[in-house]
Amino acid sequence: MAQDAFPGIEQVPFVERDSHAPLGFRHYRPDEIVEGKAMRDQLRFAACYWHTMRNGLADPFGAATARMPWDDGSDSLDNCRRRADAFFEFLHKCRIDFYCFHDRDIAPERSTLAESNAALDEVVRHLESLQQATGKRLLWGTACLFAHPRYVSGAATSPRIEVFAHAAAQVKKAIEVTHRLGGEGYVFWGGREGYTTLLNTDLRREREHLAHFLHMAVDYKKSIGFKGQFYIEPKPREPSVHQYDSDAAACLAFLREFGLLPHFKLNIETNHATLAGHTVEHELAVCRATGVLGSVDANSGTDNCGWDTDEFPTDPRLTTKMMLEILAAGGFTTGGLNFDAKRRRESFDPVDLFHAHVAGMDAFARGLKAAAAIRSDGRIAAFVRARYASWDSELGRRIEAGDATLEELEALALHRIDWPVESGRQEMLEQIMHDRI
Ligand code: XLS
Ligand code: NI
Ligand code: NI
Repeated sequence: MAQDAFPGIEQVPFVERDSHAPLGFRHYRPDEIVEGKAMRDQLRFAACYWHTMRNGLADPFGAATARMPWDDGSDSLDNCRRRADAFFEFLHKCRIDFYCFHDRDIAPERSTLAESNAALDEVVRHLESLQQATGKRLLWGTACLFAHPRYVSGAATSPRIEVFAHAAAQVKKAIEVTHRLGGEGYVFWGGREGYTTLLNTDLRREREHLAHFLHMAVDYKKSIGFKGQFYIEPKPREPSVHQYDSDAAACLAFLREFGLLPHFKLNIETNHATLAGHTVEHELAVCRATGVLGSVDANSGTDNCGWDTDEFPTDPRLTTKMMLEILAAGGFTTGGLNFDAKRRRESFDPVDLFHAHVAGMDAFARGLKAAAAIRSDGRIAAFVRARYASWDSELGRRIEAGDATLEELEALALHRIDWPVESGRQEMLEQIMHDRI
């Protein structure tokens, strides 16, 4: 692996919290044990290829600003390999163990699918050797089913059957290369699986087509022996006006309706949760309650902006709330924290990639430690248990088992004149949480 994309940047050191070193981990200590596991195994950080390597930081009003001296801007396979080298140099120097990609991030789309597949195979061969040389692993792969103009009206939900077929073939290939690279998961994010106006949309057919598409992917996965976890990544809108995978609850209903629930978990992204009008901890809590917490696309957004701004998650309060949910769910197995985040347009230097990821990693290290401290303190959990203690009665057990009737509850309620409600103590609980951050 060539080591020259980031000259002058050494592997990021571990420094003291009050150090003035411009680049250094102040909180992340990969081998430190938190709740029985090394931090690196609790957090399972991944960098994403699309923002880190392919996002020039253009916005709707202005051109790309990012300086990427290793990239000649062409779609030659040499350039693809050089980019991959730069990426793995970055992963090493930034101490990130995993990565994620879309098929078209790593290799170019050619004029036929066969040529695109051949180009993809070339780059995958190169990634395979980089993984072997460095020990870095693929957290998940995916197919880009939203950028090419053929997907203007969706992929699995396109009104055109030819487009549906192309998307199916692209997913087949993307699952194969993910399998080949030992990927631990595969993501379906339906950027254009929705509509712009209902006036031209057969919503019933589109949702059914999406379900058939996913069933075919499940069958194919089994047929090639790919054991990685399938994830759906909810997002309510952008680029579509409405996306069928709006939020965790909508995904759960969809997966149940079409018999797909045993085959999928969810990949929750912070900024998608906020676009859906939720907090990310709400989305994670819904997943935890239903056993579908799979992986996390870690970023954050500007609350008052309303776009998927994909900012780096640098706020320890946010990461503490997220880690509380993730630890309560038992931690990650196949999933991890993928920084689906981009630098601001003004942070265009290569070193800003490091500042951005280090800030995110340190924020999650703090969140992990704070969440573990809150859990070992135990007061919040004890409060919640006590709050529901009346349900631990004989009657509570019968209601929770589904064995009670309205008649018997009425008999109990008819002569009761006091209801022992208690304060929710929200402010007290917030203080307990904040004291540990
Ligand atoms: C876009 C999504 C996308 C998925 C992968 O908003 O977050 O990047 O994570 O297709
Ligand atoms: Ni996103
Ligand atoms: Ni994402």
